[in-house]
This record gives sequence, C-alpha cells and structure tokens, in this order.
Amino acid sequence: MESVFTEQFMLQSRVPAPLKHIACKVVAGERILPEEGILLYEKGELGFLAMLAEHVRVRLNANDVFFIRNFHIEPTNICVNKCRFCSYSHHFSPRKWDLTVEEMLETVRSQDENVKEVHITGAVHPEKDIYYYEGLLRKIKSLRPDLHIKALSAVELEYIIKKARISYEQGLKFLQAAGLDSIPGGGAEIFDEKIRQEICATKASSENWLEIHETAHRMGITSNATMLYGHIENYGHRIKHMSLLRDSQDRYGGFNAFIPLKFRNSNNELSGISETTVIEDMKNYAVARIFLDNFPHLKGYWPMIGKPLAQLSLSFGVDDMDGTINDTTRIYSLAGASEQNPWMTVSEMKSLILDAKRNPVERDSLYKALGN
Ligand code: V47
Ligand code: SF4
Repeated sequence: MESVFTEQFMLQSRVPAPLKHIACKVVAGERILPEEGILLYEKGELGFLAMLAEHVRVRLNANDVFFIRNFHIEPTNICVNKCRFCSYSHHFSPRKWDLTVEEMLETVRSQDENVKEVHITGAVHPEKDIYYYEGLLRKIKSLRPDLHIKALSAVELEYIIKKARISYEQGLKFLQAAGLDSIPGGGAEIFDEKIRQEICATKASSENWLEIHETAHRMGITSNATMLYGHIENYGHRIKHMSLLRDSQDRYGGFNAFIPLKFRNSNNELSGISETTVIEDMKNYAVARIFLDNFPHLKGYWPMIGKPLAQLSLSFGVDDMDGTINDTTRIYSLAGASEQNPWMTVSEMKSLILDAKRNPVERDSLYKALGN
C-alpha cells in the first residue's frame, strides 16, 4: 500500500528529485530534517504537500476530527507589553476592560452543563498577581468541578510567577492546586530573539516560554504550542520554531496540539504588512503536520481563519477544530478576522467535518472521545 503511494510521487516527473526523497521518508515514517522542511516550504506545490500531510494525519488520527464544547474568558486587555502585532491590548483596542471576578463567574454560570472546557487568557495586567489568579481558579472550580481549566499563557505565567519571587515549578504547583488543569499555547510567537525584539520586545523570551512549558510537562500538566506566522519572519524562522518544539516534545511529550496562528493586520502597529494568501496558510498547515511528527494534533483555529478555511485545512493535515467558543473571544475579531462573533453549534461543527469526509469526534481537553 505504502509503496504504491510512494510510487505515485515517483512517477510524477514534475516533482523535483529532492522532494521525492522527502516524500519517501515521510511515507516510510521517517523524520525530516530542518533543511528538508525549508525545502518543502520553498519548492513544495500545494497538492504534493497535502498528500504528504494527509499521510501523517491518517497515521496519527485515522479519519477522526476532534472538537470540544468550550468557551473563553479574557479577564483584561490592559497590558504591560505593547506587542506590535496585537490589536487586542488597551494600547490599540477601541475598548479597555478589566472584568471583576464576579463578572467572570457569571460567564461560567451562563454556560450549559455540557460545556467541558474554559480557556482563560488575556493581557498582562500590571496589578494582577498569582494570588488573584489562584483565587479565580478556585472559585471557578467550586462552581463547576467538572470543567477543565486551560489557563494562562506562558507570558502571563512568567509575569505572575516572577512577581511572586518563586520558581516556575512552585508557581505552577500553587496554581495546579487551585484548579489549573492545562496551559494554552499563546505567547510563543516565533522563537527567534531578533524577531521577538522587532515584534514583541518586552515579553517572555523563547527560552523562558519553553522552560515554563517543560516544567509543566514534567509535572504532568499538558499544554499547547502556537506559532504566529505571516509577519516579518521567513521560512527558516518557522522551521527553527518548530524544531525547538519537536526537540522539546521528544524530551517530555507534554504538548497536545500545535496551532499555527495567521497574523491578522487590522488595528495594530504591523498593519502595513499584507496578510498571507490561502495557499500560504494551507502550505503552512501541511508543512507543520509533516515536520512535527511527534505532535499528536494539529489545530485549525477557526475564529482566526474563518469557518470555510478551517474546513479546508482538514485536507492539509488538520485533525482538530478547537471548539464551539460561544462568542467569548475577541483577540481575532479585534485584529480583523471575518468571525466577528465566533460561535459554532455542535450540529454546525459536525456537518462541517462530515462535509470534508471526516469523522467528527467530540472530545474532552485531553482528547478522550466522549462517545456520542
Ligand atoms: O500569543 C495576537 C496571537 C495568541 C494577533 O492553546 C494574533 O488552544 C494573529 O494562544 N493576528 C493568543 N494572531 C491566542 C492563543 C490561542 C488561540 C487558540 C487556541 C489556543 C490553545 C491558544 O494570539 C497570541 C498571539 O500569537 N495574536 N494578535 C494578530 N493580530
Ligand atoms: Fe499584551 Fe499579549 Fe497583546 Fe502582547 S499579545 S500586547 S502580551 S495582550
């Protein structure tokens, strides 16, 4: 079976020899090198990349595409940082907010009991500390003990843990005891200090981001990893970013999903940069799926690219559609995404996945199928 698949590539004379070599490695289940990843970005035609990415997707997830019933809480947009790509913080957003704990608890109360996960992330507020978030997590858990709390990006964690003058491990243990179940993938941007200096000079370094996630993984707290692409980075930077993640995953294995985030250019300091094309977006999903052979899941985050492109991404290696969201995130609508009030019903989610000839699977936060 596999050799027939490989031969298909071999017979396609328009595929240059070095790409055929990469195809054989991928089909044989071998890991590709960073320079081969760059070659895929530079020379890989979309159909060719799709076939290879789909091969990896099927090996890892068969025909299943996952989704979860979830909602977000974005506690504040008042931020000590001023990342140049960000349209969400009070520096650029037309609205400035800092929710009270009671307002956040009201959002939790308003969700129906089938909702399985809350994703809490926001800006780095100068006056908030680890004790504030510990109290918030405790109150949410006491209201909804069954709700999985995926909270606080490494950037928010670094700030509150350093402020408390404790180690990452002590900080994470303190929050875990209050109800922190996993960590979202935000703040990774691009792991290259020169690029970070240009786009997000004051936020956590690549090294600290990775150290926080690895500390969590050693403690049994799983997490996600994002990559912000389509701004001033090049293919080499994207591959370097994914190489660091792949190496880290080899060490501890705590990443659940990789989430490419397309830079959206409305209302921020990088508005002069054109957004990537659909071809570039699909190519990026495919190369990520091929390169990150040890990441179990690749997420097509529909509030960022819109429902039609998220559906299309299911043919480029994506096996996870995130969730129903219930109109609770503003990060992408403020940056110009088409989904101004992101909301997806379960039946819409399922038909979107079925339409792509995949099997919809409702999951919990750790990708256990919920059998319905
Ligand atoms: O780190 C900010 C990105 C991230 C823009 O773990 C932008 O399941 C594009 O991390 N254009 C936060 N992206 C969101 C995040 C996330 C999203 C979905 C799922 C998960 C998960 C995590 O949003 C930031 C930054 O990279 N971002 N501004 C922008 N203009
Ligand atoms: Fe603040 Fe996050 Fe926006 Fe950076 S991306 S300015 S850390 S809210």
